[in-house]
Amino acid sequence: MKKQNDIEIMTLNAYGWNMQLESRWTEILNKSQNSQKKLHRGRILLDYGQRFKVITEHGEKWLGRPTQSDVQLAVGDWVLMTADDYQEDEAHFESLMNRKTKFSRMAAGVEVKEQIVATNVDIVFLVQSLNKDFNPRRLERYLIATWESGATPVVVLTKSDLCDDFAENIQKVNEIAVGVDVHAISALTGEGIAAIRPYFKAGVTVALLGSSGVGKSTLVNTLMGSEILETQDIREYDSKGRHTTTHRELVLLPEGGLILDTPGMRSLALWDAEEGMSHFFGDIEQLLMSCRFSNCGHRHEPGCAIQEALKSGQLKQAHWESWKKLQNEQKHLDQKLKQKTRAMDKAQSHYHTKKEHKNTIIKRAREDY
Ligand SMILES: Nc1nc2c(ncn2[C@@H]2O[C@H](COP(=O)(O)OP(=O)(O)OP(=O)(O)O)[C@@H](O)[C@H]2O)c(=O)[nH]1
Ligand SMILES: [Mg+2]
Ligand SMILES: [Zn+2]
Repeated sequence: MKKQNDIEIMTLNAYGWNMQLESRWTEILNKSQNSQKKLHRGRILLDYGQRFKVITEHGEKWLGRPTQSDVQLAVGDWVLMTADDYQEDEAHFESLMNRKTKFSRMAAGVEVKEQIVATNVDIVFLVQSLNKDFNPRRLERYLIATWESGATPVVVLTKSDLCDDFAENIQKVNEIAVGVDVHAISALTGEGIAAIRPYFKAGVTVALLGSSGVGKSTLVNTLMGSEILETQDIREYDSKGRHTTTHRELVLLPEGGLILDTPGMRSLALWDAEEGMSHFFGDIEQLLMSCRFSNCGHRHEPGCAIQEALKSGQLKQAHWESWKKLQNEQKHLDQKLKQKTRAMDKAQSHYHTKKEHKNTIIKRAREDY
């Protein structure tokens, strides 16, 4: 028979606990030896707004939203908590463990704020349905945000039973998402489901992101083999979903692996996405360095590498248009964050590098939570 302690560690391992977290945990425990507080570790499974459900080695606990203004928790986070008593369901937030990955977007609303969608995700399934939802431009945003997060994107096209010929869609995805796995699946016929099962391995977290009604919760139910999540038919008049899922929830699959269901997103406004942009637009960044004039406007200037590449067909017009649009959005975001910082702190800033300046601005913006 296994010892109680082994069983507890196995629970954490199933939820993604790993060697790095273990060594950090040991360090923390050594440092806190003299403290009266007993620390518990756990992973956030469910976000109910003001409260989170957390899995610990002693079962599930409830955690209130932290009072610290600079901490924004999200589903997927590993947190350290204290509890008044071992048997207590309520836990108190102590600190956040380092995040392996973090998927963010710009929060909805007037204020410029980061919203953390999910953390410690290994693979993001970018879910679009093959009926009317399929949208290559939207896919680009999701790809950039995923690369920025540090997770690996996989494109999952659902409802293949509703589409007679999806080879063209797959082709379009392949052109945009070079080197990214693409799958067409149907929860109805089971097509393609076997091909996506191998992504789910013990301790691996897969997040589902996409618009409402594309079949994210249906996919969770299919992989679970039971109807654990609510699903709802899409609206007849415009094929849009009804925003059935309202909370982010991490589910442990019976054969191992974790799947994170999320509410359908209306839009995905990028947050700081410098690295994701470079990953996606590396070809354009190279060309920009080859223009004859450093202040080239890329319109009619002589020696413009962009115009030459567009003419020769090396650079696709749509790719260039996407870059301009997203680049403008990023500039706009930067400006707004700068204005915000200025308003928050009138004192002269002494930042030496652009990156450091930007990080400070972003850090300040995060302090609003
Ligand atoms: N024909 C067909 N219908 C599907 C498939 N997958 C899901 N659906 C249907 O699509 C509708 C929406 O599915 P949901 O799983 O609720 O969609 P969702 O992405 O979770 O939507 P939100 O929770 O609103 O974000 C339901 O009526 C499902 O039965 C599929 O592969 N084929
Ligand atoms: Mg859903
Ligand atoms: Zn140019």
